[in-house]
Amino acid sequence: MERRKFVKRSVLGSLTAALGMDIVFGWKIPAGYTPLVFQDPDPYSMFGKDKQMVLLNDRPWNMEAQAHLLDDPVTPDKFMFIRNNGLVPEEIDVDSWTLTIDGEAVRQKKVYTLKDLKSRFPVHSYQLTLECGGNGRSEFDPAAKGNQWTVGAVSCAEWTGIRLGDLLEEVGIKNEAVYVGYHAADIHLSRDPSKEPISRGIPIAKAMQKETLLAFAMNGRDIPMVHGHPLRLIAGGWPASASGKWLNRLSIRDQVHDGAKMTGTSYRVPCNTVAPGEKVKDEDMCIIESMPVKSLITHPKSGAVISNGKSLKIRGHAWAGELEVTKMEYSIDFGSTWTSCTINQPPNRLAWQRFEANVAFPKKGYYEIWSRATDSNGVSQPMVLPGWNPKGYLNNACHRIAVKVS
Ligand SMILES: Nc1nc2c(c(=O)[nH]1)N[C@H]1C(S)=C(S)[C@@H](COP(=O)(O)O)O[C@H]1N2
Ligand SMILES: [Mo]
Repeated sequence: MERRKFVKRSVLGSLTAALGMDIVFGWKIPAGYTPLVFQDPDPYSMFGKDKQMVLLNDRPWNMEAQAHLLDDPVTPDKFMFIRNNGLVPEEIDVDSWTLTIDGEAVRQKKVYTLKDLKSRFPVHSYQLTLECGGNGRSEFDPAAKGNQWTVGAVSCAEWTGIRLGDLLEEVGIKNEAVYVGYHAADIHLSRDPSKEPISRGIPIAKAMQKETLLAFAMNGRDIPMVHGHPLRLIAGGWPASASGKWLNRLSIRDQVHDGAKMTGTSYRVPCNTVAPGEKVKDEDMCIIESMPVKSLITHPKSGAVISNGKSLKIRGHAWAGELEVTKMEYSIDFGSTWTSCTINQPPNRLAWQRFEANVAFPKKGYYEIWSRATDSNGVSQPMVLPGWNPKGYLNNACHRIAVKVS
């Protein structure tokens, strides 16, 4: 049989990766034939997501979790939100995948294969919180354009890879290096190959942190296709847009990286607070770096009904960008008084922290439980919507769930 009548091995590899299981007899698929599972545009089966995830957009694909789906200390793949700015790469050949390091401030341009990266440097695993800068956008008034995320564009998976700092040390960067910009293999919505859907980055200091990874595995397996297979930059605690998926090039820049969605108003907020709806000049917008302190009640699900006289165990996670959460409280009286929760140490820096409390209610009726985290600088979550900004970033208001005591 002639090989060329059948799908290429590289295509089969990416189909298998996308499906998350072996395609038995896959090598018998005729060239040009798309298996039914991929003809079906059902994003849940295509991306291996739980049916309770909420689809926000299909071009590009964007999907968020509900708070109660994020109850696991380490977020399983099926509950991890999806945020794409373009189209998922169609064909990925792991064997020929390379990462190029270039830019004005690199000592010499270098190209690594995946095998080089995995074998030349020590491998590390960390649990790292990734929250979309626009998580919570749906609450802003006047409304901000963009995906109307509620609370579910956040995850804390376990990422495995090599340290970006180790790689940069071997490559050698010049004194004038200030930023690392990423480039990736996803496709612009226009399908114009000269355009990138997104090309953001991080300052050198963030790149050098020991938790900043070039990851090739998530939750102990190859990174799922939609989350950046086969290589991803991971910068925990910063807006997740800094963590480039499908990574194939890093540019060591002698200026702040100016790739797609790095400039203008993208992932920036007014340097000084503005009135809701106010126009802000581009030069008065500052790049979002560490994400603000925030928490999420992941158990019970909002709307829980309990019987009078019983106490209710609540739990969730809290995180604070580059900082740690040092205090966690809840309120059942709309923020008038606050009671402490227990808060765990993070398993490693930049991972979210578990909190728990036993809540007692004075009598039958409708309640809301509000959760409030405080970071190691003493800054707490605002009770309601914080500083309005044109693009609707950084809504870290207290999380709230409804409870009925009957
Ligand atoms: N190459 C590439 N990397 C990307 C994106 C993208 O569209 N393309 N989206 C970014 C944004 S805005 C977010 S919030 C996270 C989402 O990561 P996830 O889909 O794995 O949850 O990936 C970031 N990295
Ligand atoms: Mo994002």
